[in-house]
Amino acid sequence: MSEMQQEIRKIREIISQGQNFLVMGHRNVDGDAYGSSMALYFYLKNLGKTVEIVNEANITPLFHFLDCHTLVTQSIQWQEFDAIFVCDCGELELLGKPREDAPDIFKNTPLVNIDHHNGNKLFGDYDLVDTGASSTCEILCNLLENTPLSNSLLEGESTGDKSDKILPTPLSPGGNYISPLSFGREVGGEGSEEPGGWGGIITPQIATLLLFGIIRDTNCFKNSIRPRTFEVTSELIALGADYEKIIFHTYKSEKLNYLKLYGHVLDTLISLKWGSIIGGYISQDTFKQYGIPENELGPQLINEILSSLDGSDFAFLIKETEDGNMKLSLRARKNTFNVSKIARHFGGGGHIFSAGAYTDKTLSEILRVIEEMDVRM
Ligand SMILES: [Mn+2]
Repeated sequence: MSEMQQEIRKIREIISQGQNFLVMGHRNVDGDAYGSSMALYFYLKNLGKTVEIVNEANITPLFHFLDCHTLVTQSIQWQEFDAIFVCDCGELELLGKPREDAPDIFKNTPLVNIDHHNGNKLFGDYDLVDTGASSTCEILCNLLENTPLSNSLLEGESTGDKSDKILPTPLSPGGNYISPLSFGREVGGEGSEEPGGWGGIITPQIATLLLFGIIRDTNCFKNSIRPRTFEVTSELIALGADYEKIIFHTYKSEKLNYLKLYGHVLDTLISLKWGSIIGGYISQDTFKQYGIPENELGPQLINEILSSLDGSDFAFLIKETEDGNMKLSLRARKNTFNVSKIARHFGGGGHIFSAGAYTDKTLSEILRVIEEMDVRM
């Protein structure tokens, strides 16, 4: 059994045996952190667990169409948990204030670290980290699938090898699709009230959340994909993930003032190193001029426009936040620049070709670092 499978087994045991859980994603939550933590939240709730989901700030309105943001609180309410699940987070510091306010809870509770970021600090007591995965949501599909494992846990066989049991494959809610991956739908059937067992159900809502994270982190399957990404995507859609809703709210509902703001950024393009690095800056004044709150500007501007320019391998977007700090997004074409080094310089993180940071440094200081730091691969 691979190390990853062993870790999955241990985490499933923790879920089976525990009752109270805390689920968190990184601050400035993105689609993958949100989709994965929310999906895990519902999965655990459906198992009859008590679950708290916490994130440092309000959830961006861009994610409100998923209709569950009101479940997220901004500080930890309870004192004791059987485990803490940290989703899509390379290091614990990125959990922000809720963790800083509750150091004892983090010291005394088993931590489950589920992530795909390069350079993950492996801070968990259990580390389910796969840097080859497209997203944390993709990894979660490995943890949550094959839930009929719980059959044997329910029968009291909590030890021994269960991996080679032949288990029935589930049927999707709307059709005759037979799942090749055994996502958990089968134990007791849908709506079963197995007391305290594993028996997880991937509802259409959970499937939608997982697919949302995959689509956001891959920019609709343009980056970081592998065969497994499409396997789980196929499975999620068969399980009722609302693909059209995700695509509509992510790519087909752009407002006119946003398009005008994009025009402004293109008009005032910043070009460094003779155009090999290009980017944009949006001040608070500009955000106000276009009637757009900073945290409602999605990734389209940098993903679709700035990083698609011919002749440039490295694109950046710097946004002034309401508190006067800077949010930095960096993108590079494959095998050109390692932009995560710049993000880390400013206390952020991410992937080699897609990274971000939140910093109190000035615009000119950020531009100086982007221009001078040698991150060419
Ligand atoms: Mn991610």
